Amino acid sequence: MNIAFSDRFLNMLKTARRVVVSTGAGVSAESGVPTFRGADGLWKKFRPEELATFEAFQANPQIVWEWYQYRREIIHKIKPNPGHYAIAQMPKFFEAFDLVTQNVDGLHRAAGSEDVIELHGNIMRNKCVDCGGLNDDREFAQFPPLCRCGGRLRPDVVWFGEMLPASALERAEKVSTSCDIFFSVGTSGVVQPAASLPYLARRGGAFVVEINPEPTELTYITDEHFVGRSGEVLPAILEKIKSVRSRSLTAS
Ligand code: BJW
Ligand code: ZN
Repeated sequence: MNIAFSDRFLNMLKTARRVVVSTGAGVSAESGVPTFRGADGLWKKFRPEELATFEAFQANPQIVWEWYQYRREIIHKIKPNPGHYAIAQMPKFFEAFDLVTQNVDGLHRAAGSEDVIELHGNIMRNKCVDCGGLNDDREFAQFPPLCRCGGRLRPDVVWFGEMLPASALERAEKVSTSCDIFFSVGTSGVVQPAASLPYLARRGGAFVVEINPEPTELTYITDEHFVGRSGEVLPAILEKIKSVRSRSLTAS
């Protein structure tokens, strides 16, 4: 992909010590995972309050489980795309690199990212609503499934109205506040508290970059908006990182 890189951006790439990449559903769109909002988004066909709240799960665990099993089937068949692979290569070029994701699909890890801050959990894991026990069973003796303790199992994801995993959120806020470049990739930036991370980064003095084919809530505070698909833009940025970082290493 032919992208025009501004001098300001190239200079940031060359000098940055701490980098944060924060991703949303758009980074997995080119792998075939549906996004939530927008024309073909999941929330066009399904009502979030009927599927992605604990109240919905209590009222109708069967329907909520069927929806998650349907999405697990999709995710089980697909693979990371060049955007995930480009991100997985980035840590070695910077003093500190942190990857934060709202995605529950596990594709960053599948692409080779070892340390992923998962803000909204992981769809492939189950959690007991009574004892909190975790497991990654995919076949169940009964459906909707029960834990060994007799409590109901649910997908280990964060629904509306629920707190995010405290340690993941704390870490995400800390690294965002202290980074030099913050990349917001493939998120509409409307779901809190993840949507606040780029604002924390900005307040901490970071250069904020957005990669998204569409403008979002965040666009007006960004220093650079790459209008395009992350599967094309991220590999191009990785190539730039390789060239400017190896040159600065040789020069020092
Ligand atoms: C591409 C592309 C390509 C396409 N390349 N890009 C008012 C103020 C503050 C907070 C609230 C408020 N009212 C309510 C709240 C709280 C609520 C919230 O934020 N609601 C807003 C919607 C208003 N938040 C919560 O409840 C959170 N918890 C919380 O706040 O706890 C504290 C608290 C508790 C109780 C009361 C008050 C406070 C929890 C949020 C949990 C979100 N859960 C979901 C479901 C996860 C499980 C599952 O997968 O089923 O998480 S919702 C869904 O949205 C999912 C996503 O992670 C999340 C974000 O979506 P994302 O990633 O941005 O996707 P899209 O589809 O929106 O955007 C995709 C983008 O990609 C688009 O921009 C495309 O253009 C782009 N794109 N192709 C690059 N190829
Ligand atoms: Zn249990």
